[in-house]
Amino acid sequence: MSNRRLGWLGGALVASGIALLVIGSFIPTATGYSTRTGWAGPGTMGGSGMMGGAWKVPASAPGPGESGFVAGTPAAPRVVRIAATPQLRFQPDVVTIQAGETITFEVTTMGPTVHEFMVGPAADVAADTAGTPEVADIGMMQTGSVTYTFTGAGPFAFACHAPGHYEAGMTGTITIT
Ligand SMILES: [Cu+2]
Repeated sequence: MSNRRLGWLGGALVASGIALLVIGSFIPTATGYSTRTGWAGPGTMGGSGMMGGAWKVPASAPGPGESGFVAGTPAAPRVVRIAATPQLRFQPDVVTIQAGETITFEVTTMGPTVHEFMVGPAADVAADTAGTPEVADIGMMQTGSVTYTFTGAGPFAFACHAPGHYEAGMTGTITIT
């Protein structure tokens, strides 16, 4: 066997070692993801949940009127979690805020359909006005977040402007207390 041949063999062995390392590193990553977010439990992708469209939405921080409510500020936004479903809906599709609050929306796409999340003045959200805060291209089981301060009386809204989704009714409203 020539030295050249030995060199090739060595390279192949190193490559397969790297491949194994890569495969190994994916397993704890995937586990860590589902533990951290709490989204990938059996109930989330379970038959009845998917067929019925009853997506399991993880708890948000308490809202106005709920026990433990703390108004969100720019320094410490309140977190609202929303599921974007393959039925082209947001769950929940009504979010109640206190006037002036800063909210971080964490939007997770359930299922294979990629979604966007835009939030702001209702007229801008309806018109898909450039510059309106949004997070785009949220793929399956990915979470995108956008933080928004609700200054003024509104009305405010949120929506998905992936092609055809807004027209199909993928919108939500902000209720101000
Ligand atoms: Cu969408």
